[in-house]
Amino acid sequence: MSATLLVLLVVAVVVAGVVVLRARSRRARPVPEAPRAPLPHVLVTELDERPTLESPAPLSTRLNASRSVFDRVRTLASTTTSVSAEQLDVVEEVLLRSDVGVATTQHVLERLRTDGAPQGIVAALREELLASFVAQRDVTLDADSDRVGVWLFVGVNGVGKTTSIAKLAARFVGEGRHVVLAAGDTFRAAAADQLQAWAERTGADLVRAHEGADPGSVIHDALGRAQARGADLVLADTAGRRANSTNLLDELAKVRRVADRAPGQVLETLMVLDATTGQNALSQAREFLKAAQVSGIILTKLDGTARGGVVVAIERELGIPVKFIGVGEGVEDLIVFEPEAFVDSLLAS
Ligand SMILES: Nc1nc2c(ncn2[C@@H]2O[C@H](COP(=O)(O)OP(=O)(O)OP(=O)(O)O)[C@@H](O)[C@H]2O)c(=O)[nH]1
Ligand SMILES: [Mg+2]
Repeated sequence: MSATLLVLLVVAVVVAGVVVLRARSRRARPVPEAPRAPLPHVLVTELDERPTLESPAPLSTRLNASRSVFDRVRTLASTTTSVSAEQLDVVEEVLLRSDVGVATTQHVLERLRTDGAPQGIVAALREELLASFVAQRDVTLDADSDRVGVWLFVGVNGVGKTTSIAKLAARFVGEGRHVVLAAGDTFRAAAADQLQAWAERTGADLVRAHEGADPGSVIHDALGRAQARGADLVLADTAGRRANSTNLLDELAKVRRVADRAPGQVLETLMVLDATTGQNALSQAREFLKAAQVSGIILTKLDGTARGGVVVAIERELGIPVKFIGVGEGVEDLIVFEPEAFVDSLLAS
């Protein structure tokens, strides 16, 4: 190897060494720390008021599907002494589509034919629909002084019994009442689990038993617990299915007897109906009415149907008041039913 090559090799090694040393010294230089913000003294503060996550939408928005069925009626003449055949056809079609039922539809058409609509078709319709509702729809919350009040919830599976109980529990606990939930649907374990999850979320007490247990004994235990703890109200869930419907209705009658025996006092038996099933809800209701002494109806899922008029059919044909309506899946989505607000949210422009 020549001397020049050797010199070049030595120079290359020295240069490489310098580069590595520089890189190392650059890496080792201390990085100045960013100034830290001082820690707050209080990391968790207690809220004086519960935050409202969402303000409920107006009723007409919740009932949008049902309301849009009435769009065509809203465009009809505002005053007319005699209603034309075409206008009568529109009214008939709209009423039948909204599921107010044949009886109410015929009644309205008859009135429009004979009296006309001097204040307008919408005003005449409003008057007739409001006349279909029963007069009394108060709910009873207070039992006699030595008794424990019970609200029983009945209805076929999937109509919204458990969800409605949860919504009412949230409302009553929010008003300062002490509520006990009774998981009387022992047909499947998941039913009690579902109620338990709601009890935890709403702050209500819960009494449950194993799958297949006697529903009467769950109600009995719930009454004992409510009495021992000075609770205001027991909300009792029931099964929506059995091997056959006769069995189900027999069982309901039995549950009711237990719930109404001292210290229990049944204040309300609420039949839960699913509005999306329209007129079928009425035939279901008739079955239940034979077995249970129903004091009121909870009509659920009105947010998801164009058949909101079924409220009118239920009250006119069954004579039982709709006391609450379900307008969504959220815990705040059960509202006290008020006929005027309901009819106006369908008809008002
Ligand atoms: N959109 C809407 N959904 C609802 C309403 N009420 C109940 N639901 C839904 O309907 C479904 C059935 O409700 P549940 O409360 O479990 O019905 P259930 O009558 O207890 O049913 P079973 O326990 O099977 O007899 C659930 O997915 C609920 O979220 C309502 O007002 N609006
Ligand atoms: Mg249920």
